[in-house]
Amino acid sequence: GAHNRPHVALLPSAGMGHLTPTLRLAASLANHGLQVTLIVGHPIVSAAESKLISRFLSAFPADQVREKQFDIVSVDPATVNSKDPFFIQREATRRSLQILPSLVSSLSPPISALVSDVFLMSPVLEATAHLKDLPQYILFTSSARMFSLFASYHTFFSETSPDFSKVGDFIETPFPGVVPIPISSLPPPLRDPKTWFASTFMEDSKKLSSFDGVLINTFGKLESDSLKGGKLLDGLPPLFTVGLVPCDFEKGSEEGGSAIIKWLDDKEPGSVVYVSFGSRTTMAKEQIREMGEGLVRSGCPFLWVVKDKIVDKEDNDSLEDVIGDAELVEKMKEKGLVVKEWVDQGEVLGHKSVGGFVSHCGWNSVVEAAWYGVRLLGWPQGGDQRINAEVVERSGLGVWAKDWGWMGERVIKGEDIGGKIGEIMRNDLLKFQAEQIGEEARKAVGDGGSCENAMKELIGKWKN
Ligand code: BUP
Repeated sequence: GAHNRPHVALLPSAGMGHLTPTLRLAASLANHGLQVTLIVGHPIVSAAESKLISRFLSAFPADQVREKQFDIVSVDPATVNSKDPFFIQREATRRSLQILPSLVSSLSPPISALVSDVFLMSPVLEATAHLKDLPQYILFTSSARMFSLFASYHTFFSETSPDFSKVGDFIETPFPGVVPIPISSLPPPLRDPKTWFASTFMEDSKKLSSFDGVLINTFGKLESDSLKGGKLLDGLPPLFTVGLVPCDFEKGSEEGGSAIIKWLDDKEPGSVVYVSFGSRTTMAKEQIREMGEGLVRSGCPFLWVVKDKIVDKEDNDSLEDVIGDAELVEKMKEKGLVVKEWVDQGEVLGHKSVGGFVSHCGWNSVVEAAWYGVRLLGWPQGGDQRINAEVVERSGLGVWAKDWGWMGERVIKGEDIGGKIGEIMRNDLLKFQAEQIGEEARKAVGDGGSCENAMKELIGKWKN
C-alpha cells in the first residue's frame, strides 16, 4: 500500500548544477522502491536540462517516476538585477510558485514529503504556508562546508550591522568539524551584507528551522565528519548526508559522446587531463588562448570542454571561432581533443585513461571527481567555489591554484597553467589520495555506508 511505498515530490531549481543532484536523488529514491514526482517549471532554459529530464523519465516506468509541469511566468529581466539566464529563471520560478499547493494536492497517491532545492526555499514556504501537515525538506546543492556558512551567516551579519570587525579574517561556524572559513573565500556578494544576495541568504538561512530536514550531498572522507556532533545551531533540523553520484540514466547515446570515449580508449591509463569549468562558466577569449597554450605545454594528453556562451542554445560558433587562433587549434590536435558540446562528465571521469581534472570546483564536479578518484586542480570562478576548493585541498583530493585568483580576475599565462598541470599529473601522492577518497566514497554510498544509512533513515521517516 501507499504507506510502504512512499510518494515523494521533488522541486529542482534552474541549471544543470541544480537539476543533476535533484535527479540523482530522484533516481536513488526510485531505486529504493519509492514513487517519485518531479515538479518541473516550463519553459526550460537549456537543451542540456531538457535532455537530462527526458533521459531520467524514460529510464523508469511511469508508475514509479512522473513529471508534473507548471508554467513559469516570464519576468522583465530589468526587475531581476542579473543578466545570467539561469539566475533570471530562478527568479521567475520563485515568482511562479503560487501554483504549488494545488499542484501538490493534486498528486495521487498523496505525497509523504516535498523536497525543494535550497534556492527555492523561501517561496516554497510562503506558497505552502497553509499546508501544515506536509513534511518539507531542502536539498542543499553545495558542500557541507558551504552549508555551515549558510546556516550560521545570520549569526555573524545583519543588514543593519554589517560588522566585519566582529568577525575578523575568518568565520568560525558553530559546526565543530568545520575549519574556520577565510573571509576571502566567501562568495563575493556575501562579503557585503547589504547586497541583495547576502540579504536573501541571511533571510533564507533563518528559515531552515521551518523544515523537517536538510539533505546534503557529501560523504565522510571528503568533508570528514564536519556536520556531526558538538554544538550545532539552535533550531537546525536534522541533516542527512546522502551521496548523490552519477547514475545510469545520465549516459548519453549521442554520436559525439562515443567519439570522445573512443579517443580516450587509445590513451595510457591515468594519463589524460580533463578540463571543464562547469555548465555556467564562460572564459574570456584571451584566457581561452592561454589555457590552450598551457595544455599544450603540460605535455599531457588533454580533453577540454570549452565554453564562451552561458546557454547552450545560443551557442552556434565553431570551435575555431571560440579558440580564435587557427594555429593553436592545429597545435592542440596533436595531443588533445577540444570540444564545445556537452560531454557526459561522469563517463569521462570514470574512464581509466583520465587521471586529472582541472575544474572550477562547482560542487557536483568535486563530488564526481571524488567518486571516481580523480585528482583535481581547482581554479574557482565565483560563488561557493573557493569554499569547495578548500574542501578539495583539505581532503587531499587535489590542489587549489590560489595564486591565480578568481578565474576572470586577470589572465593567467599558459606557462603557469602548463606547469601546474604537469605538477599534479606527476604527483603520485595526490593520485593515491584521490583514489583512496574514491574507495571511501563507494563505501559510504554502498550497503551499510554512512550515505546509504542516511538515505534509509530518511525513507524510514516517510513510511510513517
Ligand atoms: Br560543462 C558540463 N557535461 O559538458 P557543477 C557539465 N556537466 O556532464 P556548475 C556535464 O554538469 P553551479 C558537461 O558533470 C556536473 O554534474 C557535470 O555542475 C555536468 O557546476 C554539472 O560542477 C555541473 O556544480 O553549476 O555547472 O557551475 O553553478 O550550480 O555550481
